[in-house]
Amino acid sequence: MTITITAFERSPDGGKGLARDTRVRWALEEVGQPYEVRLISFRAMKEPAHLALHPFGQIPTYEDGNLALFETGSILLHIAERYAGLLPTDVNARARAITWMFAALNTVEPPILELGSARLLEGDKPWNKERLPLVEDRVRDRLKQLSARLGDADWLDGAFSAGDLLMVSVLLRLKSSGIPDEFPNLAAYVARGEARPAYKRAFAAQLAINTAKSPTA
Ligand SMILES: N[C@@H](CCC(=O)N[C@@H](CS)C(=O)NCC(=O)O)C(=O)O
Repeated sequence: MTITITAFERSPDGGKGLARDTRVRWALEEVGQPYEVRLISFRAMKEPAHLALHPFGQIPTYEDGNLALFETGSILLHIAERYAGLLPTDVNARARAITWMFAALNTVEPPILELGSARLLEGDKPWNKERLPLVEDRVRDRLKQLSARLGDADWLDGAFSAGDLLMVSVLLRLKSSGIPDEFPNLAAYVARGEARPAYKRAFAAQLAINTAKSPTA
């Protein structure tokens, strides 16, 4: 059975790798599994055929035979459990790596998403000037804690794991803000993630879709 994921027909970021299919592509590249991509328009995402796969009308989804999944965290956990390469075999080390997956999505990503909304969706509100520094500081607080934990290690807990894959993916959303540069060990951590051949292949594949000329262009 071929694994099929969904991705934006045209990603709002123009292919900078921020759409969450990049995380799934990266995981599949790390474990060496081929996959196909079904591109989907914003309109089709909200139609019944896609809603049957993803109740919230979003990407990515993951299909393999009669298994259909949504939510990046769940998709990554499935890939990491099904194929070797993203989770340690030692039971305790595995549980810790999974903990970092949850930490990335539940603890570090929320303030980063809030900052994205404050900058992109609320920029014209009269209260934005006062709110923005508060939101930025909430992000800094989290990064300070993460930076302290990472220290001078390469990865969060021993070898690279699905926890690092998600943490780096989450931190990449902050790149344009410059905030990660305030924490040199985190900036280096993100750069290590981006330097992985599997990440490069995933990034290039999604970029190619977003920079391809439409047949009528
Ligand atoms: N928690 C979900 C979030 C999925 C999500 O926000 N997907 C975005 C693309 S990165 C999307 O489909 N946005 C369009 C929309 O929500 O209408 C996950 O991790 O998979």
